[in-house]
Amino acid sequence: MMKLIPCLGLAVALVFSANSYGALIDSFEDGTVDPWHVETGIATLSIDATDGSDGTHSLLVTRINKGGWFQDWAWEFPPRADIEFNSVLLWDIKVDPNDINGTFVQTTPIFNTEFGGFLQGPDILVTVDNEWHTYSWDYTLFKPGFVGLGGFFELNFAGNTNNGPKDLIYRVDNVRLPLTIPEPASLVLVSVSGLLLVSLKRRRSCL
Ligand SMILES: [Ca+2]
Repeated sequence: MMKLIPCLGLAVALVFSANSYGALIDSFEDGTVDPWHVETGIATLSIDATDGSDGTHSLLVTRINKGGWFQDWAWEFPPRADIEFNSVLLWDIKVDPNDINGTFVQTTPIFNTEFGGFLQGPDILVTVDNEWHTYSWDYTLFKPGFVGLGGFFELNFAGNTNNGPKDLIYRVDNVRLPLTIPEPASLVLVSVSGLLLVSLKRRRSCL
């Protein structure tokens, strides 16, 4: 009987290790812009089916004859209790030097709610070299999961290039928003892995 206690402890540890795992991810591999939409009408959104950092598809953001700081693309959904309060938002961007006529490009992440507030991340300089690069924001939300705020919760991104009439075309892929609850597929994977480990542990030390 005493030998079972370490095995139960291992199982509990595996369950807890799953609790800070998972993310809302969009890698655009379904070939649609959805759930993203144009935020300010300055840009148009489409899918590039030939160029992705994760898979083969990415979101193509196109601004023609528009310079300056604008919110380009956004993902709107009801407030969720499972969005990590303090974590890291990640996204990939690729800019071909031939696709801009300004001298710099910036990306800025924003959390926005209909009634509960607006939290803006830093303006991050984008590398313009026709390669994929990952950008990140270490954020702390003003209310965990935005639950109770009502209305919508929105993750949106602003792009920036020189003021005045400028063209800016860039690709986005692999947007990752951390969740506290594992995705079903991850949960199954962790559970199966956990059962296998527990089974092995029992074979080695519990029987
Ligand atoms: Ca992709």
